[in-house]
Amino acid sequence: MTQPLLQRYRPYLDLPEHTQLVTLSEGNTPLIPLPRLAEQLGGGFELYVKYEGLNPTGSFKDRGMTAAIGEAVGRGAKTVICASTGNTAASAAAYAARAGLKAVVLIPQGKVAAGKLAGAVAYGAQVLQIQGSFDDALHLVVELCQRHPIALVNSLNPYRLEGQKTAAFEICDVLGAAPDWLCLPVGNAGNITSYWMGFRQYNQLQQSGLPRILGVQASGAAPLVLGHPVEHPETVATAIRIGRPARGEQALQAAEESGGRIIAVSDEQILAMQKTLASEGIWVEPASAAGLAGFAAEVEAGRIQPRGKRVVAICTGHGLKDPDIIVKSMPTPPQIAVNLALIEEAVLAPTI
Ligand code: AN7
Repeated sequence: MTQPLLQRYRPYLDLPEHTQLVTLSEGNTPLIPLPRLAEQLGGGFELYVKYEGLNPTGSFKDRGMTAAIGEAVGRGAKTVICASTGNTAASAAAYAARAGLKAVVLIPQGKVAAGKLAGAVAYGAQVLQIQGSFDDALHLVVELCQRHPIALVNSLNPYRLEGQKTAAFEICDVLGAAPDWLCLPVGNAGNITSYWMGFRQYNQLQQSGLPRILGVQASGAAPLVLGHPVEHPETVATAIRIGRPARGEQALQAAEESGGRIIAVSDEQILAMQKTLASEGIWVEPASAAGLAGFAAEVEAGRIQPRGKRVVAICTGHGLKDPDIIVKSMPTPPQIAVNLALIEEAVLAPTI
């Protein structure tokens, strides 16, 4: 069995003594090379996807949740709560179940992908749909936690960030150094903040170098690009449908300090990259394709010259979490009788 993340990286994580080990074997996700896509973008550089969809509940949130829930149970909490666009909810529900805690999740009504909602229910969380946005839900859970002894496990909780730093450590350990560019989607901005904390810390300890960070928002939910909150965020990438990122300032600082930036891409660009990744055998949910979509757009516009560089794109969640978009857009597969001749005809017919 591989060592749990929190044990492996414990000396580098600022967690209280009372933190317990609550693990589902999160982390240790692969870096998958994408030579064909690199070639399409001009070639001469190394491109990898870090496939965070392979975490136990299908997203990167598990890295932070093992820490936040372990801390909460260690200090005697009985209930944890979060607002979520879906993945945090499923992850909080799973780790709370593992630790024997009650989980409550607030989600924006009708805006959470089927696989995430089903996950939260399956793991036994109390699910409340809010007739508002993620930002409204986050506001409510913060208020609630000020009134009651309930542990908040959104990324406002500092232990979430500590756990999520481990992804940066893993990349440095596998590549032997930090990449030149790190690209990732940005929603509530906890993850970009964690990566920058992790890379800086490893660089101080091991001179592993620092990446430039390209944070990517959806153009209908791009407060950090616009420079002001978005009241009614809208995007096909529901995971990052967030108009008031809790860690927005830190995200901007991370991008700037690293020599990178935060940009926005359209829903069309996101879905096109989701398709491209699937054509490489990697099915991710729409939000997860945003980082790489942004990188491709920057390369195509000549704003990033990748030649000779090493680039890592973070794919934050699995495609199975959000099958709706694929199911809705696909033609219904033809129904055929149990008849060899008919099947033969269909199989041998030329495809487009
Ligand atoms: C697949 O689950 O905010 O910038 O409530 O699910 O750290 O918020 C999800 C965010 C990227 C953005 N990719 O990360 C939630 C939630 C996926 C995500 C993000 C999310 P942050």
